[in-house]
Amino acid sequence: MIVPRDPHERTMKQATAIAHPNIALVKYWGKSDVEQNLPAVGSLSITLDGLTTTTRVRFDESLTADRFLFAGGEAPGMAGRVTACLGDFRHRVGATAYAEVESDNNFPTAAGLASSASGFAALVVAADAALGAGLHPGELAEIARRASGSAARSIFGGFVELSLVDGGRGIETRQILEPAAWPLAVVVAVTDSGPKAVGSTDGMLLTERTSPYYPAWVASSPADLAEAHSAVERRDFEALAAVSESSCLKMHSVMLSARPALVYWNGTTVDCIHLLRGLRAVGVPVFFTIDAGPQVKAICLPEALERVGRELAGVPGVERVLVSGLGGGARPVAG
Ligand code: 2P0
Repeated sequence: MIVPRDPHERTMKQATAIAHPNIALVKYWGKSDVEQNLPAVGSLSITLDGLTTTTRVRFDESLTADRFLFAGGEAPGMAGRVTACLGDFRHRVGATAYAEVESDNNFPTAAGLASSASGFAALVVAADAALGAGLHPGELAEIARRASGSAARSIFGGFVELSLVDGGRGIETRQILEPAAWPLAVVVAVTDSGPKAVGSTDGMLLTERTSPYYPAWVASSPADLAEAHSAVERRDFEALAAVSESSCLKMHSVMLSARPALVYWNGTTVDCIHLLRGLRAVGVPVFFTIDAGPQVKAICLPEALERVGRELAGVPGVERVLVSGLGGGARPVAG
C-alpha cells in the first residue's frame, strides 16, 4: 500500500493504467539495432481482453532511485528494464523525479503470454498519466518499444501493425482494425508453465548470428505483413490463417536452424498443431500460432470457440486452456 505524501501529490503525480498482452500473427524476430532495440521486421498482432496487467506509477521527488514491485514483492529480474524504460520516459518529457511502480497481472506470468508487452505498455501509459505529459499513442509506443519490441503493439487495441519506416531506422505502430470490427477469439493451450530456456532477446541475437536462413526470414516478412494487413481489412479468415501459420512456422524454422538450435516446442506443442490443422481441414475456422515458448495459441471465429477449447483441453499434456477475446489498448484507470 503506497501512502502519498499529501493529497496534492496524489492528484498530480500518481496514476494507474491497464494493458493487455498481444499475440503476433506476423512475427517479430530479429533486431536491426540492438542498442535502440529496433526490430528487423514489422509485425501484426491482436490485443487480448481477458488478460490484464495493472500498473501504478507514483513519481516522488524524495525518492533516490526507482523502485519496482511485482505482485506485491521485489522483482530484481525486471527492475533494471523498468528503470531503463522510466529513464527513457523522463528523458522524453523532461522529468527528473524517480518513481515507485507497483504492477500485477491477472494471468499466469509463466504462461508464455508476452507479459513484458502488457507490462511495459501499462508502465508508459501510467507514467504519462501520472505526469499529465499527454504524449500521443505513437510516442508512447515508441518508448515502450525500446523496452520490449512487442510492447509497442499493446499500446493499441484490436488489430495492430508495427511497420518499419525511414528505411528501417524507425517504427510506426498503429491500430488497423478495432476489436469489435472483427471479434476473433483466442484459446491458449498451456503445455508447460515453466520459464522458457532462452529469452527472446538472446534467442533473436543467436538466430541472427548463426541461422543461414535468417536473411530469407527478414526478406520475406514485408510480403507477409502486406498479405495479413489485406486479410484483416477484408475480414478474410482463411487468408489470415494461411499467412499467420506460415509466418509462425518460418520464425520457428530460423530458430531451429540456429546453432545451437532453439527448440521452443515440446511434444504436446506438436500434438496441438496437428489437432488444429485437422480441425481446419474439416472446416472449423481456427488456426494456430506459437511464440518463443511451447504454448499454442489457437485463433478462431467465435462459433468455433467452444469446440476448439474443448478439443485443446483434451490433448494429453495440455495443463490448462485460457480463453480470451480481443480488447482495447493500454489506458489509464481509476485507482
Ligand atoms: C512477437 N516475440 O512478434 C515475437 C514472436 C516472440 C516470438 O515479440 O527483445 O520480448 O524485448 O524486444 O518484446 C518477443 O518480444 O522482445 C516477441 P524484445 P519481446 O510477438
